[in-house]
Amino acid sequence: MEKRDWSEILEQIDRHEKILVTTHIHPDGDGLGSEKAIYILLKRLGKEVKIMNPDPLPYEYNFLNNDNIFNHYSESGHPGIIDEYDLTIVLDIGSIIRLGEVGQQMRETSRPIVCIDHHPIRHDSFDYEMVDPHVSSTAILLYDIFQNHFPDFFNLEIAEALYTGILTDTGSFRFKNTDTETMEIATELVRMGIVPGEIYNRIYENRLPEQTKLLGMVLQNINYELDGKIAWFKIDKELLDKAGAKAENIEGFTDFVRGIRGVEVAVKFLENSDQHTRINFRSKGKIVINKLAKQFNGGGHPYAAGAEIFKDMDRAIETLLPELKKCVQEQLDN
Ligand SMILES: [Mn+2]
Repeated sequence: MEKRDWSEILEQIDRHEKILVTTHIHPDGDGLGSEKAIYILLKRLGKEVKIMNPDPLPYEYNFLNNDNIFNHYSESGHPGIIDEYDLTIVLDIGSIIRLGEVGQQMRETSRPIVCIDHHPIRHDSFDYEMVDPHVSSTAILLYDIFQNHFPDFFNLEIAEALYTGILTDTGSFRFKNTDTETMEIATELVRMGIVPGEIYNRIYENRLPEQTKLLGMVLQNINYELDGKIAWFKIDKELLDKAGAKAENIEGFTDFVRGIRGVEVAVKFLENSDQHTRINFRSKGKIVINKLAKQFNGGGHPYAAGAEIFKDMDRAIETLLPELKKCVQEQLDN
């Protein structure tokens, strides 16, 4: 493995006693697993640590939370708390916009920020960065710290957290980012004692009935463009209510739709409010979609990205679809 220089970041950790850790809105296994790993490390180093996330912990990641380490930040619930910490470590975020309210507070307190990430499109620069877009997950970077600097601290609990990050960001080792380094590290984690089937079950064989009902409703209303190269669907408040589901219960829907024969890009539109629509892109691997996502206040990885449009859902769809078709067609022509 390539040698990464952690000296600046380790020096910052050394210098500060109260450290805040956070990850992006709609937290995923990579953000959460990486947070847990660094939390344990910082505790072992004798630091006062708090994980403060802009969104609640999705239920399928409860197994990472046996010590109740994940906090859902709100200004009223935690007044002034971000100000109390003298260093912040942000994990897997891509852009500070994706830190929601936590990011806003961080900007106001202007404490030094360490960023550990693997998103290729950068909107912001941070005081200290370890960003490697070539790794399949942020968890791989955390693995590097433990492997090279804290092998004595590297225990099964950390291995499980890191495996969670790798598993979820590679779509269970199916996505294009699954490379030899990913497999080698996964092997090493298995050697340390993690049980892949158990972690998989906790995360993926744990779907709620209402979530399944919602998926069924979504699958009945898929729209196709460009002879089926693009498939898109929308989820509004009404549909969520009908299924009895919540907006956080839609993990994996876009991946499922991408799995349709002939589809190159799947797109989900989610109504957040009558002036805000969230968009999620999944590509099979021919079409790069993060540049388009960037045009619409977003970003992400070449084949998995997100965006947002500050319009109601129908207007957002009208705005995005022509650009999306153009983007897909141009790349297919090349
Ligand atoms: Mn990630």
